[in-house]
Amino acid sequence: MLPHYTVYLFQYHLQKTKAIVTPLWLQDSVKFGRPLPCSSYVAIHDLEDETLQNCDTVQDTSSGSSFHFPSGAEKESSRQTEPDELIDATEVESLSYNAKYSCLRPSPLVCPNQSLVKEIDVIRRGRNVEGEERSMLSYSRAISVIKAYPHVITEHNIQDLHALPFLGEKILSMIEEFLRTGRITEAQKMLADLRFQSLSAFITIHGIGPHTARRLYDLGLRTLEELERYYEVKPGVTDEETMSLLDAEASANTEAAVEQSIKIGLALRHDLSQTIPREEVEEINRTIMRELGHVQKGCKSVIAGGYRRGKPQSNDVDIVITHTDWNLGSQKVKGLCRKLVQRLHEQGFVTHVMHLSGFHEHNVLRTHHWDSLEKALTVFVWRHNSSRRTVYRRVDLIFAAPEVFWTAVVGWTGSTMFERDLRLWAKQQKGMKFDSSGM
Ligand code: DCP
Ligand code: MG
Repeated sequence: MLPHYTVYLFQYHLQKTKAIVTPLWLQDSVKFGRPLPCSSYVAIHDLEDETLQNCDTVQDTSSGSSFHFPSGAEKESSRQTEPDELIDATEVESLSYNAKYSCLRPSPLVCPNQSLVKEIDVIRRGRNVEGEERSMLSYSRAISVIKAYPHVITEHNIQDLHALPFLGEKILSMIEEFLRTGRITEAQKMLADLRFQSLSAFITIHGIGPHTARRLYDLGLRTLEELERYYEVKPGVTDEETMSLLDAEASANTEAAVEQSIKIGLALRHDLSQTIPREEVEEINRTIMRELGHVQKGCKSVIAGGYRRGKPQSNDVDIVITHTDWNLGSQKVKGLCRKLVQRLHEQGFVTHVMHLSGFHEHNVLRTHHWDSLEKALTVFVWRHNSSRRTVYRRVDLIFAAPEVFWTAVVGWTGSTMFERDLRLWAKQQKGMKFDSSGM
């Protein structure tokens, strides 16, 4: 321990050389895109003179700081970004495309080798529908590494790939074939395979995973129209009373509930298979937050999932919600999921709840990672501004106490490989356990 007088000298030095301001200074400075004058933010009244004197120093040196104040234009382009989310440039620099963990690799939305990635992804999807999980994981890892590689792969630099993690001989020879012919034979065979086509179509239905898809195939079913007849579903018509899930949370994971979920997914498949543009995702979030305001004031949300990763189109909307009151927020979000879904149903926005969960339930559907957060996987319906038609959208609502809000946001942002490696990295390198519901 430092001797007492050393600590005192250190504090004295700090007081005389730094401006000591409240955290609000930081928040507001970020909002305005520049370090603000300190006069309204003096933290210690006795040190007001020193703080005001030293405030100039803050303004002079901030440009060299690693902290990034967004410009006006940047702020405009990222209206969903909050101060808490600002990226530390030194952390970005520490990312590297040949890192072992995908959460330490920069990963662009569209990479320089996108057509190669698409071809390998066919094989990955083939392993997925057949339940060959280890092999699927190998292809997922390989794809993730290639996505992060910053150069177009050619015969001149293919040797460099040997130094990258998770690219074994088999994948490397597939890449060579792709460079020579523009195709990978195994992927082309897969695409032409009727079983692959049926299973791939089946798993697009919410509630049908690879296992169920294979079971349905074994019953002789081949097309989605045949599934409709098997489940006695008419397109666009859903008689299923799934809102009763609100009263019977415990039954949410029974076989009957899973079957209901499949029926809804099938009946609404024409809408639910449409992707959702970013503007509509934002509009849905605003609508839901407006309704939430009637149930509980002071909540805030972040749109996670593919939207937060910058995808121009999403398959569903993932909204993570918390309360802004740091001290009482945890109590205020408790039970809120059910209340909000009830309200949305009454207002005609939610027609079905595929899944509603509280704490530590077993995830039979395995549609989402296992965390202890309150969540509802819903079917949202509305007539949005641009199309004059009523459309059904899948919307996931996730509730988190303030202290685990950011782990929830990170855990629900994805990608799946990022999440997997984040958990692995936390465990192997940091001795921590990461989960959407906390660290
Ligand atoms: N997630 C996960 N593990 C899973 C499923 C999901 O870690 N088995 C996390 C990462 C996902 C996020 O939750 O990115 C949201 O899941 P989605 O299924 O909604 O996937 P995305 O939002 O990434 O893509 P999209 O909705 O456009 O298909
Ligand atoms: Mg999503």
